[in-house]
Amino acid sequence: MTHCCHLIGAPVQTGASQPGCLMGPAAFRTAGLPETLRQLGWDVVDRGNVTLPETAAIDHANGAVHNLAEMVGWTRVLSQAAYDVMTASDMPIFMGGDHSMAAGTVSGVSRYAAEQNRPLFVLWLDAHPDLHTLDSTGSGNLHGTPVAYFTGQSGFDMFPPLAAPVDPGNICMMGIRSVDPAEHARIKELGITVHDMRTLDERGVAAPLSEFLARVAAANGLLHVSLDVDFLDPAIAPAVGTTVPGGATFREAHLIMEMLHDSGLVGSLDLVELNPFLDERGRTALLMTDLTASLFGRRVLDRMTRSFA
Ligand code: 6HN
Ligand code: MN
Ligand code: MN
Ligand code: MN
Repeated sequence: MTHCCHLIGAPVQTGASQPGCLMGPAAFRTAGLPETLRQLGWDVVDRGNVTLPETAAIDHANGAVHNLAEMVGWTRVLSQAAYDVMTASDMPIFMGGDHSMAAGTVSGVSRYAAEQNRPLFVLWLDAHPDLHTLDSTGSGNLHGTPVAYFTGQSGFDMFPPLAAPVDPGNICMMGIRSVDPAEHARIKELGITVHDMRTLDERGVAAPLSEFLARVAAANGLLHVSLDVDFLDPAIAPAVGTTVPGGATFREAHLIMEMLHDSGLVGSLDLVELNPFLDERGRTALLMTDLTASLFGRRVLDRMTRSFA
């Protein structure tokens, strides 16, 4: 049976520190994401881009916070779009867009999972935990806040109410290497599993990921993957506004995607923080597309066969 993948563009850039992520969905299409998945045997339906309705500014006591109304609006429309597409698609891809969009995608997917009576698990591949509340963010860049929203932390009253907050115990973060003090405290308090770069240096990616996937499988869970470009080392993925040295290598990232494919547990994927304005001849967009191909079943041996054909 052919499997079906829906693509949804989320041209969100109001959560980032600089413009450009608006062009992310177009860059994924230009990099050939739809054709790449079709070549792997998937039926691909591109639903186009979600649009933001009119918003009226919302003030916040934390004066650093900006573009709050935009994030609230995007969360509303993306949560509904994510919920809708989950009922139609085997594995939808949300093409961002900065990471503030995950407030919408993850909350919509978690509503769907709850209706299926399956616990939602989240694999967060990022240099950052994105765990600020509106009160604790120092930069006011709201792409630093989605995990606090979708786990149901306080202070998000102006946002859509969560149908099903994500259990922090079901979140696994990998690649983390830039954590603000308030986020550090919250990681401990909430009991989120964090495999920072030091852990990946020492243990590799396979053992920590296998442990997490075994937990997802044992719980009959549904797994959402949120892949931030800055998870990758800036030397191979320059097109992101928040580069942090010492990120995942090409093979570490591909191995994660290959293992995720083999697990059969992934139900949805965010591709976030691609800023094509900062790219070098499309290399980051192409790498993110290749990583997605590994998650959707491309194998090293297929690549060898093709290059020798
Ligand atoms: N991202 N912790 C920093 C801040 O501004 O709050 C960085 C956030 C990065 C956001 O990676 O999606
Ligand atoms: Mn992020
Ligand atoms: Mn990041
Ligand atoms: Mn910060």
